[in-house]
Amino acid sequence: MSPTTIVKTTCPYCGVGCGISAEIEDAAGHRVRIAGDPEHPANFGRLCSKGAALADTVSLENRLLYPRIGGARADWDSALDLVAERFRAAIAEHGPDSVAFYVSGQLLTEDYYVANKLMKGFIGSANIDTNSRLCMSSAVVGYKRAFGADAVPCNYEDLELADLIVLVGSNAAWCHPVAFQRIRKAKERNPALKIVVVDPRRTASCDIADLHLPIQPGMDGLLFDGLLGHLAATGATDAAYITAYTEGFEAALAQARSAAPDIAATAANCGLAAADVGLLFDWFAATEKTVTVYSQGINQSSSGSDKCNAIINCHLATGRIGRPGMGPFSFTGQPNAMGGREVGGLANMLAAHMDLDNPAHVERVGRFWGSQRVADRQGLKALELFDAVAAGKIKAIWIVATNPVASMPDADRVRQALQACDFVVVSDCIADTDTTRLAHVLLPATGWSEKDGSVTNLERRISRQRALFAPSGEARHDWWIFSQVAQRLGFGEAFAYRSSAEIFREHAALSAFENDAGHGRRDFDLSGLAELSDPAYSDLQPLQWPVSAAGGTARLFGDGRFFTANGKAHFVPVSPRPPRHVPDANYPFTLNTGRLRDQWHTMTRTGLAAKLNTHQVEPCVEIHPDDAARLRLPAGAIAKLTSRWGGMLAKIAISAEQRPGSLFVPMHWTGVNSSHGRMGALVNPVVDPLSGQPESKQTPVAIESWPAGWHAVLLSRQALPLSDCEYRVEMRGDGFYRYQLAGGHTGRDWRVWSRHRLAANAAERLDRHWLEYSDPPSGDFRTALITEAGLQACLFVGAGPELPEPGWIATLFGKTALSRGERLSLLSGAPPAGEADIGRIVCSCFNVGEKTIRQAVRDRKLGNVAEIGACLGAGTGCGSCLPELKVFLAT
Ligand SMILES: Nc1nc2c(c(=O)[nH]1)N[C@H]1C(S)=C(S)[C@@H](COP(=O)(O)OP(=O)(O)OC[C@H]3O[C@@H](n4cnc5c(=O)[nH]c(N)nc54)[C@H](O)[C@@H]3O)O[C@H]1N2
Ligand SMILES: Nc1nc2c(c(=O)[nH]1)N[C@H]1C(S)=C(S)[C@@H](COP(=O)(O)OP(=O)(O)OC[C@H]3O[C@@H](n4cnc5c(=O)[nH]c(N)nc54)[C@H](O)[C@@H]3O)O[C@H]1N2
Ligand code: SF4
Ligand SMILES: [Mo]
Repeated sequence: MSPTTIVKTTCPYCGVGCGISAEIEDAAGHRVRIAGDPEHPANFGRLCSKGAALADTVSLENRLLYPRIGGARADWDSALDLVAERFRAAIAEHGPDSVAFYVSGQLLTEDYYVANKLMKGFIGSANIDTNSRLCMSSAVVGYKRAFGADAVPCNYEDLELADLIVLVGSNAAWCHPVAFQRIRKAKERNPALKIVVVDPRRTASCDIADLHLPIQPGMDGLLFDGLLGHLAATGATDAAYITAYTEGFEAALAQARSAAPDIAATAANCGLAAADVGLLFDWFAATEKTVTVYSQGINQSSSGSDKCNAIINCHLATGRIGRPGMGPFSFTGQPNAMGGREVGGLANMLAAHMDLDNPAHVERVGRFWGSQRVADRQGLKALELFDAVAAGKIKAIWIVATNPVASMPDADRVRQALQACDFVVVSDCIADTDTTRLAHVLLPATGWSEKDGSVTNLERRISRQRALFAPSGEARHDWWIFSQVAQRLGFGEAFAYRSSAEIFREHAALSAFENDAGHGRRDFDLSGLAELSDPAYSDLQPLQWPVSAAGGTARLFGDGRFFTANGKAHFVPVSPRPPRHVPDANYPFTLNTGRLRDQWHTMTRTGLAAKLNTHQVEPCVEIHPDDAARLRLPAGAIAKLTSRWGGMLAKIAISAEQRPGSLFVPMHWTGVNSSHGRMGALVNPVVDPLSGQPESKQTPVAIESWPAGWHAVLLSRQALPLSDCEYRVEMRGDGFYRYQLAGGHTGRDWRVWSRHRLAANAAERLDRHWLEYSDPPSGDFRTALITEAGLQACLFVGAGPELPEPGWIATLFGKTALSRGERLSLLSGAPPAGEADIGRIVCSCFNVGEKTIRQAVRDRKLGNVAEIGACLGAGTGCGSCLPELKVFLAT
């Protein structure tokens, strides 16, 4: 036996950027044991459910292993030649702006740097945009307008040192779980720490909140204008700071006062209780150590940039920036959203925090890259870019590490645009996605566990992602793929990279290039890393930029000096605007979209981990009980949601945590794993005029019940097409696939249907393999296919949505033979006496189900989450199920 190898790497999911210690058990078999890295300063050993399940996602299932041209396997040379040829031809005939890249905050910095250099530096167009447009482009505008640089001043320690944390439009409990656990622990240590959540929904983050403001969707700009006025009125502003380090205060204050004159008006316009607003304002005024955390509830808005500045204004007015325990803290989402900003991956940036519309910057980057062709004007932002594709102006597009057919607003239109495009290239590590389905050329990229490079987390901390395994099949690193195409386009010398270390050094050197008082200082500076040797790069320890020879930097702007022309921070006057489209008689609800605890975006990776798929098995639309009662929408039935742009189907989940008039759907389901769950189709393609970020949180929609004649749940060892079921959702289980099904028409002969659909061959169709229960008057039909190899499939059909939760049945797929008792019980859905049914999994770290927890709470009289933890382990891992455990204690 060879000694086990432990590799330190970084989680590929959220912007928290947790360090991982990966113990490789079998490199060829992709077997690895994942644990949090106790030394990594982002997480000190903690991981959330998604990070902890990474070992289950590195199999070859669904991997794209070879290049494909027109769906057929091709070799790399043919694929790369074709890509280069088609891009060259489009550029020659229609100019550089006729081609585009659409890339991703999930690329490593090295991949991203090369993509940006190729498009902006050598093709000579700025038509490279990224999914970060949908994510934090408004936060960038906010910081740049206020500080003259896209620089996050705070760090995680500030969350622990604060006495007040205001979470605005952030569900950190689910979306940045390890940072949230740090806040939870800080509150346990410092009971004086107050937490306020501003969110139309009562989310899991409210679990530790002292105050929740269920704001009317889209009204946060007004709330923070009201706060600015209140700070001034109560003498809480810091006049000395304002005079010494800022400009524009009077104008911002005047604007804020006219928009939100007092607490009563602010509360009324935000749909909040005046007493609650007063409490927030008083706490904010009185608490020096205040951090305001904001995320997509702020950014994804047609006035997102202004909302960011309304928040920053309040921190500037109180001088609460750059010191321990305080600051305006934008929580970025993707693992390398920050790295993408560093390399200039957005269509309106150049590289290393330099600007396309600054001729000195363009000239400087041109000299550094050795190119005369550097783009000198902004390119198309994501929505404009797909509009240009639809209009036939983009002749060739290359999509890398993002799935726009699912995640863009007005997603049906994005699909049509790509269908009509002359040439679509997609690089992904997964074979079948909504977007790969439309590719002329598919390029297999290495994924997490095979890639080697760096990422920057949401507190500016650069960490290494290291390879655990060799690349699978013929997958290649994204930087290599871009470089190969660059070489074929004739730019060989500038793209002769042999390793990610070389690219990182060049990136660091560019950040340091003419970055001094003489040329003008830039915030993004990695001068201390520009000469990193290969071994030093290999061993690079996490550190925060700017990085000088002396090391990294924990906080920015503590000295009151900013990157604007005169060095002062700028207040921005904010006139609050409601969402562009507001509900009306035809579309009376506001559709809110966002994330679930255990899934990552379009599920291409988290969907492979069975234990992450049990928390929620299908797309649900959450609706307030009053709205559901008024519209007679029963829980568990299927609803049809429609907007002016498209529609979807989702199961109705009635929840008092919703704000009346608001609906919430998760963003995770796609056309690959569901028939009608791809929510992007509904979302309005409205953007912020400054950042181009779409308003993905507020789309007017209508909801009605979808008349289902039958509902079914089906578990099968084999994946099944089932295209004759109008409503269909597929999830991966442990040894089986789970299908939630429904259809309009009754009268199907389920016996005949099941024998044809569930059996793999004629032998399996024989009567002796089938258990069956049929009750025609009620519409109930149940069947199970059991062969010599054990349970193969089982189907439960009913007229209504009430069907057994197949928690116990799922465990039977792990057995090769069933006992008589199990066979007798199977179609009842409940285990034989004496066998446990754990129910829906609540704690994915320790696989503890709802039924187990409820029973233990009842039988052992458990009174708090600590007792549940001590008894069952639940909640003692990543902690993200703690809010749910509290619900079981209360009900
Ligand atoms: N589990 C999980 N974690 C993730 C991801 C994932 O896919 N899954 N993705 C990562 C990425 S890329 C990102 S960008 C982050 C996103 O992290 P978050 O921004 O925290 O997540 P979201 O669920 O998109 O939205 C946050 C909240 O905004 C609220 N909201 C909606 N409208 C308004 C409004 O008008 N005002 C206010 N104040 N709030 C509003 C929503 O109700 C929601 O609870 O998560 C990251 N982490
Ligand atoms: N309505 C609505 N829409 C939204 C949002 C919302 O809250 N509401 N959120 C928006 C936000 S914040 C974001 S960040 C986006 C996310 O949306 P997307 O970026 O579209 O979603 P992902 O599923 O993360 O897509 C990443 C793709 O890259 C592949 N991939 C993973 N690693 C690699 C790699 O190393 N190389 C390559 N080449 N491919 C790789 C994955 O298999 C997957 O197909 O969605 C946005 N859309
Ligand atoms: S909080 Fe979870 S998803 Fe985010 S980096 Fe850490 S382990 Fe990964
Ligand atoms: Mo994001």
